[in-house]
Amino acid sequence: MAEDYREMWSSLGLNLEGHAGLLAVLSDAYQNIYLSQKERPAAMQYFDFVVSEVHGLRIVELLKEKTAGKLIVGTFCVYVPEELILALDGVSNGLCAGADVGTEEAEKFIPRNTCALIKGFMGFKLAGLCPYVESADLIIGETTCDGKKKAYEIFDEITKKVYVMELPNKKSDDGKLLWKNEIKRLADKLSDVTGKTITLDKLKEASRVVNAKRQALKRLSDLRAYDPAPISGLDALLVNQISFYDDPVRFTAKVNELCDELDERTKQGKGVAPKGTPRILVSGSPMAIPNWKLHWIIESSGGIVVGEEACVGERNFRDLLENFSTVDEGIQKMADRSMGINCACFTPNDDRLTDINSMSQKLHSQGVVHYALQFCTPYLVEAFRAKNSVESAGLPFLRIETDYSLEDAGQLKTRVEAFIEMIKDEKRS
Ligand code: BJ8
Repeated sequence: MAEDYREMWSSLGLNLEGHAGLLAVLSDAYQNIYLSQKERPAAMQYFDFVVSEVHGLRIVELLKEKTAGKLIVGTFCVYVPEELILALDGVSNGLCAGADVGTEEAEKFIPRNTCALIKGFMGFKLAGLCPYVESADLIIGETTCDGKKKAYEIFDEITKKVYVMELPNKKSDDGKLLWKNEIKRLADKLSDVTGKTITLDKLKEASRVVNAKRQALKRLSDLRAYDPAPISGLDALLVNQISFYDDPVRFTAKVNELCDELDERTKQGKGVAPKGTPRILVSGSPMAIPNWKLHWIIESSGGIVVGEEACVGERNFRDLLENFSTVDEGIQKMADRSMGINCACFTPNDDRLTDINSMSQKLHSQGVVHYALQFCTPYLVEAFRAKNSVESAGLPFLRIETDYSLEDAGQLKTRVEAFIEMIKDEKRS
């Protein structure tokens, strides 16, 4: 990091020594996993810079926005409508954590057999390592899986900032009505805190900004359908992870610049891996930054990841918020839009199975790797139906259950290599 941010981190109450250790580990991992890749698009330099300043310049920006009267809001789930936060003069940041940090501290509050994502966000806060939690004015949780909703109770005791939205379990008419009312309740809460009222113009402007970001991410996703793939799965994953942190307008411009470069690559038939490299769709639990483990294993085993049926991925950007002419209609469309997201926390969740197969087709994937974090019951259980559905559609399926540690990396690599060999054999026969 170019600047010395210690004074800022100290004023946020971070543990400076632990934080320096965390940044050193991350910088090494980034060097080994990202900067060692071949044929990276030049436009990835911006995203490298964002990662290098993720606890520095971006936090400076957030604190400036806060001083200018904006509300800094932390979120954990793609069901929480970003446009509503923006329309009420908020700035939205993802708080899910993708690294084993503060595990010992977290396990004083939550059971050991809790998924790594929950342990991660608790651990980052408890170890004094998360400037995003510290700079947030409000943290929005949601009743998705049991682990999250119970952890938010404790997280609120610790931070005194948590507000929880009630997400239904079923997409019935009653469930949809409940969710629309929850979005209205969130609008009231944000209005109370900011002292601002939502207007049609503000909601339209916010949806324009967020839709543009979604469209840029969708453009990136579509470009990954080419063979040879113009961008690695690792780099595309990184862009999707950064979409939860960066300034949305600047981020959208940078993703479009990246896509312009990838467009050129596809015209020239240039890729990051040879044409014919086995193409893998990853589906399952979200991969919060800096969780790059599975993509790294797949891409260092001879495959290329061409898409993510996940919340850090397609579920986050596929549908837009459009065509509303009153605030109430906008809120209704926001509710309808999020009810199109197919998270395993819902039952039934057949549409996710359809999504996996249609993404596989669109991206010409030759195999699906199902990723579930250990102790993530919704995705672990749903893997059974996903497997049947993918195999019925004629594609091979590999089920991975793991956490953030690298202890099982060797064993996972052996399984992934065998899976990729099998795809190659099928192509030869
Ligand atoms: S819409 S996937 S972002 S809830 S990994 S904490 S489910 S035990 S994160 Fe999620 Fe919203 Fe659904 Fe997406 Fe629980 Fe599983 Fe942990 Fe998870």
